[in-house]
Amino acid sequence: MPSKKTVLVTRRLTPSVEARLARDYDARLNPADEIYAPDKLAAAAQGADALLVAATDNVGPAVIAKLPDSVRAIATFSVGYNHIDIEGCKKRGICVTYTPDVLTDATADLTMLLILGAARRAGEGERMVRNGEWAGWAPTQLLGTHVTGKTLGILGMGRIGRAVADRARGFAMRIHYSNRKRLPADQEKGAVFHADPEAMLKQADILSINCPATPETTRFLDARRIGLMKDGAIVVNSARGAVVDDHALIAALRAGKLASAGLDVFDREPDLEPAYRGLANTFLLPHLGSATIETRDGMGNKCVDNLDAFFAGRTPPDRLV
Ligand code: 8YV
Repeated sequence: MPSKKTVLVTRRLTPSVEARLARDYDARLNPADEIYAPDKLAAAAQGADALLVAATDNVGPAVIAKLPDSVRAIATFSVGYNHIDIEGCKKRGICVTYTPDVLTDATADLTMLLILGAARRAGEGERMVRNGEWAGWAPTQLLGTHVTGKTLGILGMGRIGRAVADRARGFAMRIHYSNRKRLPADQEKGAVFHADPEAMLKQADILSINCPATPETTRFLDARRIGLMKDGAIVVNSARGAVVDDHALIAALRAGKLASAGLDVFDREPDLEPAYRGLANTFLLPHLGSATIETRDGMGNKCVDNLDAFFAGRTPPDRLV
């Protein structure tokens, strides 16, 4: 029997995934779930054959440069990979895998929660009830925005964007989207394509951000582009905080240019821009997009499937490099 490969697992994972890792690998688990600072991560990786990381880890150029040569693979427990220096991994011949598909439905469901929560003022209502401030029903109390029949603009029509569109069709919403490439008709399903995302912004009653954070999308939603949007529009983000210019979004929410925002992701999480907390018209969640037991099991199992394939000499199914 060949000896077990050593995997540094940077975050605490679901019990079934940790049991599988402990059975099949020499797994360095993290029961306390303390996040490794970048310099600690490289040191903790000494002697490891692989890393199983999450989007909360900084696996940037400085960390990749310091990794020991023993590390041959990095499996990230996420579909996003902007926390990893992919080019640096390529240069060092380190295989990187991610977890597409298994979190599509959970993240799309959560996006609908953001849309409904922001449009129907669910956060304000919940706080009112919880704080004992609800004096009773009133015809004009907490009037929100109707979503049925409205135009949803989706920025980034990948797996998650398309799953959001499928759900929004159930709410009789009209779908417009902007994406690097126009989708084939069977995926587009009648959605209106905008090669120019700014043209889409002008149409949207609700904007859903579903694109990855890349140099091109960073701070995409800035003051000028918010200015192109309809008065009273709603913005939701279940992708990455970096796509939004927080100061511009906060100013637009304060001024009433935008009716509300539903946000599950933030720049520099969990240190979100404090002004968001003070605004009544924000519906804020702590990065819950993929947080269901089924999905987190699925993500963990995908990471292990990919490592199994890599160490068996096969191409991992979800290989990025
Ligand atoms: C995760 C995510 O919860 O997969 C992603 O890219 O943003 C979320 O689904 C988290 O990032 C796990 O690492």
